[in-house]
Amino acid sequence: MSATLERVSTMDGNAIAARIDELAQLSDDPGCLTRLTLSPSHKKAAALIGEWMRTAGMHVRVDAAGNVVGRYEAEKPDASKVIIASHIDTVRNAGRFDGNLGVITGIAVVGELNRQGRRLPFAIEVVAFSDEEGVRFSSTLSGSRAVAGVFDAACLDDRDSDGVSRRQALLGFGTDPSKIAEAACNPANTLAYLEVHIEQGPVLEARNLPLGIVTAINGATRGEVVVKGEAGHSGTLPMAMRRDAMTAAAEMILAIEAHARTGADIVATVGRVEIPNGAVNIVPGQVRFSLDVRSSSDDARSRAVADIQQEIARIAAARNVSAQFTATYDMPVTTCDANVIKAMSRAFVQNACEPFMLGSGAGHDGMSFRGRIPVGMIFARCRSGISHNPAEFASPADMGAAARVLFDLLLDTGAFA
Ligand code: HGY
Ligand code: MN
Ligand code: MN
Repeated sequence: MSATLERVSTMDGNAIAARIDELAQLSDDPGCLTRLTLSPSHKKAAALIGEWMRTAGMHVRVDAAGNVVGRYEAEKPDASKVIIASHIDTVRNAGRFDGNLGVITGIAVVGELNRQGRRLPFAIEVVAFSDEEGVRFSSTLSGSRAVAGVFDAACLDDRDSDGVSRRQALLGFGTDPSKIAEAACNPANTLAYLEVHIEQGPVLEARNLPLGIVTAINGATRGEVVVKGEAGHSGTLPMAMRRDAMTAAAEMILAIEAHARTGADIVATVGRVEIPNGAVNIVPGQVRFSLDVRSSSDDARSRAVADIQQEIARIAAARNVSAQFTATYDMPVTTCDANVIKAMSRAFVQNACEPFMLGSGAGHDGMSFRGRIPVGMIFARCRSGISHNPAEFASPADMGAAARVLFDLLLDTGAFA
């Protein structure tokens, strides 16, 4: 049992669970948890997170990308730092653990250091990223990309479904998007990026393990397909004369599923379908649908995206419609740092946890730090692997274990050499 266990009881899972529940009340939808980036509920969540950070002994600021940054100073000034982060924006009708757990656990660990009056050889910055899910705007990871120093200013012109640009939303949130470059960390004095996250998959539960060590984060391609046929009267247009964009899209979507089923290491999803100006009595003239392709192999993913585009073109030609795929996001595999993984394994063993390693099918903010800062992730077991769903659940015991492992990782002097 870790020597620090009894001293870190304030990080017990019930305290973390209580904060998860409190944060989950902040939603833009009264019936479920929906906290899109830069929304009114995100603003309230940022304020609450800032309060918790201050109580944990951190100086708090909100950067130009809308991230809440809590800083816990090192034993000496001008020391390097370790980032502990995750996101507080959610998908629609979300689970309450995705993202939020990592921020709350980071605050809990710093709170325990502060309670013990302990300072480490490095500073700690706990960051609540503003936009990991990429639901409100088409591009994603904008918060962590700003901190990683790889922010793409073009995304400031992304517009949401109400036509509001990211730039306007940031100004409305009270930040100055023209200063986003100032949010970037300096890789020369940033020792590691650490994140605790629910697994969002079934592997740990199947092995009856509370925690896991992430080896890599799968690469992902996101985009949109626009299918154009010809709108017509549903009552008068003979079937043989139709150029129905919806039935063409339906055939394409089933072809995408069939293709992904053939690949051992490919998942492909169409999560959103829209018929602009659709109506019950109109043969759809245009359909837009999203595409999300993931793999642990970048080659397999780019081959799958190319094959899927060919299938879409074949079906479009056969149905005399047009189809255009536009990629809005393309992130390669992010391999976690071997030294951090080794130190994590030591912290797992110290806490009587098997140091089980697994890949992440889900994307995470750590992808933004790829190739710039060593990335390490700890997964917490997720009931039935359910996520992006209100039924998402992690137990207080598992969340407490994650906090203790993270705490011991920070105390491991060899972790961030
Ligand atoms: O899409 C993802 O994998 C993450 O949940 N944003
Ligand atoms: Mn997440
Ligand atoms: Mn998510």
